[in-house]
Amino acid sequence: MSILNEISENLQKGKAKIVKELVNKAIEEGIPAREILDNGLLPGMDVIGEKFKNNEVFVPEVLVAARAMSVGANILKPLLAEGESTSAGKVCIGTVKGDLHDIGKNLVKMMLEGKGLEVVDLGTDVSAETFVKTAIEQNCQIICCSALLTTTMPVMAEVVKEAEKQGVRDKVKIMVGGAPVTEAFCEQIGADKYTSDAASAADAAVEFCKNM
Ligand code: B1M
Repeated sequence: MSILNEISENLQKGKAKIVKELVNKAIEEGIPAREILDNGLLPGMDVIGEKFKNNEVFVPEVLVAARAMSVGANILKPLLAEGESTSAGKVCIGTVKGDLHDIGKNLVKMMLEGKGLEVVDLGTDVSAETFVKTAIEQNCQIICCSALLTTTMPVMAEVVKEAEKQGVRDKVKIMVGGAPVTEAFCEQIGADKYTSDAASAADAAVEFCKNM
């Protein structure tokens, strides 16, 4: 098995320590950072994302795989920043104001990073103003809002309105998700995209970035 396949396999098993060793070994062998990312780490995360979508693996497996992914990606980060690679796009993400649930949001973040997107994580309890201000100041193409409480979903509508108020609605896509959020709600508030799971959110974000 090639070292890149080994990285992918061990990432899927969540073996962060082995992934770290293999990524370092691949660098020593002269494999370019972008290749290690594209043909080692990302395919591993893609497999996990698909399995998660199909209920073949669950939150704990995704979390350990994602941890292995970030260990590997962190080693590559400085090398990728040297001009070997450019980010596929930039996203800011947070759980909306009044809402402290962050497990789903963190999964979405990990999947976005797994797809090579740069992510500004605003954490939880994030106001509409903060989402939009961050998107403007940090040149994010996409704002990702997560909500787990029916009482906090209306903040997503505030994000759309705030983007209009600040005159950036045509420059930034707004994606929404979280257990109580639906396609119909997304349409009702004028957001751009609802996805039911983290892997689909990452796929949709990549598509948006390609077309912006
Ligand atoms: Co809370 N809680 N909770 N809770 N909690 C729920 C959400 C609830 C449904 C439980 C219940 O009553 N059955 C209920 C909400 C009811 C409602 O609004 N209708 C509830 C409540 C009421 C509360 C409190 C008010 C309880 C209280 O204090 N009386 C309180 C609120 C605190 C606050 O936020 N202000 C509260 C607190 C907590 C804990 C702190 C204990 C803990 C959160 C810990 C944490 O997040 N760090 C917690 C938990 C764990 C849950 C449950 C059990 C699990 C949520 C979770 O993490 N699921 C939840 C019940 C349940 O959902 N079964 C519940 C796993 C996670 C991976 O799924 O976040 O849905 P999820 O993310 C998915 C998708 O939705 C999607 O991708 C993820 C993976 O595929 N997704 C996106 C998420 N964001 C997305 C964004 C996207 C796209 C997809 O695009 C941008």
